[in-house]
Amino acid sequence: MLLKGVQLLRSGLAGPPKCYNFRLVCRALSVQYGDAKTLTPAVRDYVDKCVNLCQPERVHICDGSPAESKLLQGLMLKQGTILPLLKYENCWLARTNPADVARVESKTFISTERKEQTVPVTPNATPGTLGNWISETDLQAAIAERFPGCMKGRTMYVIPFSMGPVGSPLSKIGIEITDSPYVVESMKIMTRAGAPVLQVLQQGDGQFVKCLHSVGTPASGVQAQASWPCDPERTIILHKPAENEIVSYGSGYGGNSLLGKKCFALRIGSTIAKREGWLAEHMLILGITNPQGKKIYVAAAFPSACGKTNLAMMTPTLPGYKVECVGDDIAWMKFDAQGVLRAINPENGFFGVAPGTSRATNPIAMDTIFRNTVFTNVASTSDGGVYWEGMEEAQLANVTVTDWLGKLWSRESGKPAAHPNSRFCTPAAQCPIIDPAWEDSAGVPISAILFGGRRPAGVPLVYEARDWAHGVFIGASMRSEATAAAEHKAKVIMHDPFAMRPFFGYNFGDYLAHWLSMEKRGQVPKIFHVNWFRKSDEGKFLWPGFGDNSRVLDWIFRRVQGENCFEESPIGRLPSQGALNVAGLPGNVDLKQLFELPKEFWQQEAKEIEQYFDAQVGGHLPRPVAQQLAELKKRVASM
Ligand code: OXD
Ligand code: MN
Repeated sequence: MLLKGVQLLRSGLAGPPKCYNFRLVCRALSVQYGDAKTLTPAVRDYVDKCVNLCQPERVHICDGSPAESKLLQGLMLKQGTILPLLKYENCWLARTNPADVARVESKTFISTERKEQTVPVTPNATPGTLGNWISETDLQAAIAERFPGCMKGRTMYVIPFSMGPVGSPLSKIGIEITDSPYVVESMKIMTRAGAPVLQVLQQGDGQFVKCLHSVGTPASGVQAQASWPCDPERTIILHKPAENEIVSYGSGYGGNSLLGKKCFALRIGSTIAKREGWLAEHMLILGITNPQGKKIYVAAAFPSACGKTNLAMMTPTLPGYKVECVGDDIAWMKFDAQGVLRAINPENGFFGVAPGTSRATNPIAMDTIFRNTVFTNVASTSDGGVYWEGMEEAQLANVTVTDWLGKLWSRESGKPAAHPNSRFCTPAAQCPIIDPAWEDSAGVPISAILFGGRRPAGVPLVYEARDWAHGVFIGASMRSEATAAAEHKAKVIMHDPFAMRPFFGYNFGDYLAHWLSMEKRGQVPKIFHVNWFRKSDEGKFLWPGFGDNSRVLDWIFRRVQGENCFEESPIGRLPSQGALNVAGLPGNVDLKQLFELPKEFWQQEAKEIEQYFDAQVGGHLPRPVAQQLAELKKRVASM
């Protein structure tokens, strides 16, 4: 138990704990909301330990009800954490502390007994980029430096939540303890949270992932009354897979604090998936129906802010096609008894990047987000609306704009109105094209997996892996321009294998071996690589993207059905001449440039991949993946 050592440390640091036993805690602390009797003994024990460590003034056990939301919204309004957006129904704007705007990968750690259980240990990696390991001793010290008394004078919220439909055999339960009402309200959108989850815990095996979060601002501190309490200098996010446990301190935003998302569904999730023989991936899931009425499901992994939400909610331009959305960020995939790979979206909402979202780029998202939504770090308009870069200008007629920092904004300032990582947090059920099977507890059958990224040069619009091992190699070799979702500077082409680089819960070499082993477990889907972002020499996008990506999905669909519409190339299978349906595409799309494979580019690409594997994965690289690289180099040499 991750917190055990801390209690011992704490008693040395800060005197005896206020109370030790949860029943005593209840008496002394007042459970101001909810009923402690609804908690299982194991949950009570966990809450007890957290109370003992963080010393809150009161405990609130979340039931997930609308009445509870009203209560918390009232509290947040009073503190200035949220403002109502009167133009819409039940929508709110939060502005974070400007130092707390994105995931902090450099402060995110995984603790295992041995370092190589978390990250590849190689002689050349300086520094490693596939995650951060922390020893048990350092983890305990980090907790002991931050958590004792961190909730003094404040309310501790206990959020029971389910990743996946409540009670589904593919779902998993978590308990998030937090001192942030913003986190509670966001978790109620992003997960299935509240009393029904406690009932499942009572009736089921009682297992849950422990998620402790604090913004780190006890009532006596200077930050306590801040509209966005946080402790950015001391932010740290810790995972202990062996104990199914997460501890996060200092940040109140996004993946740092909504612990069901990246911390649980991906980092801890991928370690559970490895143990249990399935996959927890950074992937959207969509259903696509062709003009003949046949439907398949596709999962797609793109790095953060590369258009996953846009693809998941696409409005196809190709006549007769229909896309429906199962999820926009995370897929849990497992073979069923018949050997079919089935996926669920473990989330219940969309935490989408706002800038760039508009009627033109994603009308479905625009029809989803203006009810029951928490917006964070977008700009607001004087008529009670929101605004961000890329949104229709009509929004701005006759209004003044306040930027994400709360200052009056004008375009002439040259500054962005919304933060590039500003978000909408909105219920998935509101999406007009939510798939009818999105909550099917059996999951949806996956026929194809797409990998992709922002590649301005050299990488064609689409190509297909020759087989499963080649597909795993393509996933391992993924690269993309960096985005604003984390603390990186944009425009650098970064390696982001499987779009999981910030989210691996264990050694990437072992992850690759796990992926390779899936072939023995069931019928594996076809794998493709897509790139909507190739540019001409003049710097213009060569492909219109958005709804026209349905043309690429059409080719993928036909390949899944076994149509012989491909030709071999040194990097994989390309659409054969005339196989990509471009009928009715506006303007001239230069297919020659879109599919060109410059030899020097691919020689360089293979070299970069080799250097990356050598430096970052070293001896942990499975032989079949090394073999794929050797074969690619050979094929490229004879181009
Ligand atoms: C996200 C991310 O928030 O990938 O989904 O950063
Ligand atoms: Mn994501």
